[in-house]
Amino acid sequence: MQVERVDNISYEEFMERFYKPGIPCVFKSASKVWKANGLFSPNYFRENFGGKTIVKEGRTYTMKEVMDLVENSTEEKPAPYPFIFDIPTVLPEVIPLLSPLNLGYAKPNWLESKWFQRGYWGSATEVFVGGPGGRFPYVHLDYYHLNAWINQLYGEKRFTVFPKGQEKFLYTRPDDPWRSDINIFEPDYEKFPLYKNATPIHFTVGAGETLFIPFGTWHTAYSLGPTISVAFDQLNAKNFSAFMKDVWAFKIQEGRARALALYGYAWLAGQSCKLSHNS
Ligand SMILES: O=C(O)CCC(=O)C(=O)O
Ligand SMILES: [Fe+2]
Repeated sequence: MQVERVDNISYEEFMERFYKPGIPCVFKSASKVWKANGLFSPNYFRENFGGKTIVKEGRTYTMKEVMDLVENSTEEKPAPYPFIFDIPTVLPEVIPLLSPLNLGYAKPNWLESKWFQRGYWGSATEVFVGGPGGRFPYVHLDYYHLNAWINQLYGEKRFTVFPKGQEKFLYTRPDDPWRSDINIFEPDYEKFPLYKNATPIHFTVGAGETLFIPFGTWHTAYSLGPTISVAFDQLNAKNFSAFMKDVWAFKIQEGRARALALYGYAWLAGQSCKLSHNS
């Protein structure tokens, strides 16, 4: 199996061939509608936002330091990965460069409605920055069963996805069933023998390309060079019931009364979006 690359397909064709059956695909040029396409680079961020800061693993980094680190990163001595900048709170200046966020394909998206405020329900619009050798720390399902849209804007990343039904080979964690215990880059077959049956699909996503990861797809990523991506999430009628199950699973950790209140709120918000989006 391979992940198909598509170019200039219609919204209707995308919905029929990929969205409805829940099949990942790579768009070769969907993000050309964004001003950020062709503009984002380590120099662009250094020059425009060099003094902005983020905290990773208890350490504070400036944007300039992050860009220097990823440009000096090597496979042998990789920079930490990923550096994540939350766009609404840390980089709101770039929002106009990412319009329309949905690229004409990621719609409807109830996360864009006022009902589902960003952050609270696992949804995020973020800039990911990495360097050669940077590995996403684990194979996982995205929390809240949201669809993920990963827009590669600078450099190449190698992604791995697993065909549906293979979580039985992935040794998902009892305390965090969205996450696998296997280091797929150096699998320990003694400890995880069933992983031999898995058939990971590896592919590269380059600058200007967009990866659609439907909810329920196990995945991970590896940065091949200095890389900058913009990731956002999508929720609508198709993943709403899977989303609601996760809302319960996460919010119950904060107590039953709170879980009931938040579950009720999310359900009502979903009904409202369903009515106004007609889907
Ligand atoms: O490193 C990447 O681009 C993958 C990110 C990802 O899968 C996630 O944040 O859920
Ligand atoms: Fe993910």
